[in-house]
Amino acid sequence: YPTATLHLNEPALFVSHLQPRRHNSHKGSFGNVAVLGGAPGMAGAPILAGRAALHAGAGRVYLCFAGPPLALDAGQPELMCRAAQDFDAAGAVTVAGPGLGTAPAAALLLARTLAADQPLLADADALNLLATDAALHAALAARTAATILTPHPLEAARLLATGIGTVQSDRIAAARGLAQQTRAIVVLKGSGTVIAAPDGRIVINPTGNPALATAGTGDVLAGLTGALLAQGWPAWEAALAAVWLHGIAADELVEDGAGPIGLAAGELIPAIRVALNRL
Ligand code: NPW
Ligand code: AMP
Ligand code: MG
Repeated sequence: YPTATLHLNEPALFVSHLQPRRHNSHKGSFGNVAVLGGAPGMAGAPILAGRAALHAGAGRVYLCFAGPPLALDAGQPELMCRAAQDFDAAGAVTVAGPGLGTAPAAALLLARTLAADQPLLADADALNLLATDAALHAALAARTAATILTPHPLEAARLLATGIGTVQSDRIAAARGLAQQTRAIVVLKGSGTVIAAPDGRIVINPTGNPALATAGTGDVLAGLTGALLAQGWPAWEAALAAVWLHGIAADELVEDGAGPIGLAAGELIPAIRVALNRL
């Protein structure tokens, strides 16, 4: 990966990290994912992320609600639901942000998560909090554990204290700048997702289509990426694989007539599972 060249995302860049499942493996072999989100009115976002993590192979998935916790996800009772303040980040990959809200209590939960020496994916409102709170931003840059940020163009603009037009007019520069500033892997979402590392590496993703332009698809990507981290993938390859799989799942659904009009984010999840098992 010479930093001066651009690469197109393809399975050859990440497939070597897919581990065959040993006969004597158990749920503890595939890691724990904790989704930190779910402010009042936004329970759907962590549910989508958690369901995606489960179907992408995480051993155990916890939904940690910033608002009043649901007793369970009736459509997916495998998910373990609790109040976020009762969750200890130790031993889990945290997917922070889906529907988290930006209240002071959410900022405290995020501060605790940033301080834990565990892999972290920050999306959605976790990014919005990072954009407005200098102490959180400093805690992010000080992390040594794997960290992935998955902003859409507006979230990236907030983090860079610029406008969406500036981000979109040079998406590579925006992703690279944000990766250098935060020392995290950055996934700048949108048509032609750009994946950037702090060392300057850039990969452009060719999969995906406008069927993905609907509520909740970003939450699915966050949970999928968290599940790969929990299964031991290095952060860079987890980001590449997740973005590629998320896009190919949408492409195959469109091929089958489930889009581009009217695809729902949750429908991506079984298609992602098929694409992952086929890698
Ligand atoms: P526009 O419309 O062009 O002016 P926000 P959010 C822009 C949760 N969710 N290219 C676009 O601006 C999330 O997890 C909950 C260009 C758009 O209107 C968050 O916690 C769900 N522009 C919270 O809601 C399902 C782009 O950004 C604006 C762009 C808020 O997240 C939905 C929206 O950004 C949702 O996931 C692109 N590719 N992509 C649930 N079921 O509970 C985005 N924009 O204001 O940060 O709001 O992304 O909806
Ligand atoms: P979010 O805005 O967080 O819900 O994330 C939206 C997801 O859908 C991201 O993975 C985007 O890259 C993807 N997406 C949205 N619109 C498009 C598009 N027109 N083409 C390809 N991917 C898209
Ligand atoms: Mg989002």
